[in-house]
Parts: sequence; structure tokens; C-alpha cells
Amino acid sequence: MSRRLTWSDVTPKPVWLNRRHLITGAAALAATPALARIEASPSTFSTDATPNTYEEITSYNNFYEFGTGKEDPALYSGGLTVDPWSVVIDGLVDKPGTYDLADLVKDQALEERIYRFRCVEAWSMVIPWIGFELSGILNRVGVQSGAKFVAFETLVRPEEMPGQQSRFIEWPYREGLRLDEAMHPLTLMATGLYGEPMPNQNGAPIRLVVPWKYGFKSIKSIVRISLVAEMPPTTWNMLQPSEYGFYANVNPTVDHPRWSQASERLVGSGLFAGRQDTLMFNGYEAEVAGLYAGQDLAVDY
Ligand SMILES: Nc1nc2c(c(=O)[nH]1)N[C@H]1C(S)=C(S)[C@@H](COP(=O)(O)O)O[C@H]1N2
Ligand SMILES: [Mo]
Repeated sequence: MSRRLTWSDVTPKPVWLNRRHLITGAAALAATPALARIEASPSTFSTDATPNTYEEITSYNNFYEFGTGKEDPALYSGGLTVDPWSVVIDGLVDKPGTYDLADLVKDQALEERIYRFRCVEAWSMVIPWIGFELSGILNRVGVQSGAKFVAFETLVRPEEMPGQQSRFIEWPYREGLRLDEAMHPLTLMATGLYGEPMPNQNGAPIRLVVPWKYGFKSIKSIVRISLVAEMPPTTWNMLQPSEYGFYANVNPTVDHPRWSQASERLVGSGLFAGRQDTLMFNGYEAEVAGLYAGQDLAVDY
């Protein structure tokens, strides 16, 4: 299916949840918020694996700003103010500035992308994101020739993020990509899932999704995007460099020092839940292996 869907094609969530694909219907028009409005869907990049349920995706999370337990983000993120929201874009760009989220998103084509998602802790899910390609905003702000990496930061707001009262992470949570990784069409800025605005526990109102990398690269609740010349510091690498590299590509042949990465537990109670083999680049090898030609992935882990 490659038909372009329009505003009036978006269906209400109860219908959506019961169907694999969106169906035509104007009923949702009034209720559909702009950040989850789908203009083109489904994507050729989507997996046909069965998505986890909304309940699973929103109740088993890693978001240390709200605590280290898997249930903590759902329990403690309700008070996060996500509107208004702005994102600073700075560094080696032609049009640096503080962009209001609505302004940042307005020219981007939102798509549904059903992606496999693999945490470094060896669990996985399948998630139907709503988002747009990061390259869209990078092209809009104009990346200068000296830029080689993109650095991202999460909001710091301890009054609303109780996990930030603990200092074992040096806040803000930081992540980064090489510029070619950031420009890759699989690399998504997600503003929703299951046709709804992003739940707070999943990184509202805007988060990164890089499906061929371990989940910790997919930084949530982004407030700053910087184009830089050098490889930027990243949170898990800063904490434990021997265990978490900058690249963090999903790789079943390179084990974590404390556990195997050869297989993973698919979270949930669905038909296929349970243990499965981990795929090279999380199943996106055909799309992304070329980015790493000539690199030793056991060294650049
Ligand atoms: N700001 C921030 N982003 C984050 C994290 C975090 O603790 N803080 N955890 C990461 C990890 S380890 C994973 S596995 C994913 C989890 O995303 P999900 O809860 O939407 O499945 O978010 C990533 N992004
Ligand atoms: Mo993770």
C-alpha cells in the first residue's frame, strides 16, 4: 500500500486498535491532535511484525527521569508539562534558534512507522510510532559542512521529573548520532504512537527513534539538538564506557560484558511473545549496513 492518506483518512483509536491498517473515515477529524495526525501511511519502512499493545508499550518503560523501575515512568510522568514546548537547534547550522514545537513539526509529513525496538537489556517490542524523518528538520535548519555529529538533550525539570532528584546520571540525559545516521530515512522524530500524541512515559512530546540501535539511543522529551564537529558525550557511555558504546548498533555477535545479546525477550502476552533470536542491526541490516562499511563493529560497539 502506498496510497497517500489525508487528514480525513485518520480513524479514531478504538477502530485503529482493531485494524492493522488505517481505514477511511472522517469521524476522527475533530478529535485528532496535530502532533499525531497522519498524512502518509503506512510506510515501506514498517515491519509487518505484530505490534505490542498500547498497554504494553505504555506501562513497561525506561525513562530514568521518572525513576529506574519499569513501572515508574507510567506512574510518575503524569505531571510533566509538554505544552508549551520548544526545541533549541544550535551549533553548526544556518538557522539556529529556539523553535516552538508546532512550528518545527508543521512542514513535516507525519507517517506511521511500525518499528522493532530492542533494548540493550535484551527485551524487545514492536511499536507503531507516528513521526517524521529527522532529516526533514536538519535540512530545514541547514547543516553546515563542518558538522559531523548531532547531539541531543532531554529536558531538565526536577520539579516534574522526580528521578532527576537522584544524581547517578549527570542530567540532562544526552545522546548523539553521526550525521549520516541522523540523515538516514529510518531515523525518526516521533510525536506519537498508535495514532495518538506521545504518552509522557514514552517521551512526550517529541523523542528520537533509531530502530537499528539499542533503545538507549532513542532519547526522549528532547529540548536541544546541536550540530557539532566532534563525537558528543552520551549518557550511558559516560556512565559505563566499557558496556555502552557510542554506536550501540544492535548486534547479536557482540555480547554485553554481563550478558548475551544473541537473543531477546519479546515483551507481552501476544502469540509471539517470548524468546527470539536477535537480528543484526535489529532486522534493518539491508537498510543500514552500508553506513558502517570498513568499521569493526566489535571495536565501534
Ligand atoms: N531521556 C531519556 N531517554 C531515554 C531513556 C531515559 O532514561 N531517559 N531510556 C532509554 C532506554 S534505555 C530505552 S530502552 C528507551 C525506552 O523507550 P520506551 O519506554 O518508549 O519503550 O528509551 C530510551 N530513552
Ligand atoms: Mo534500554
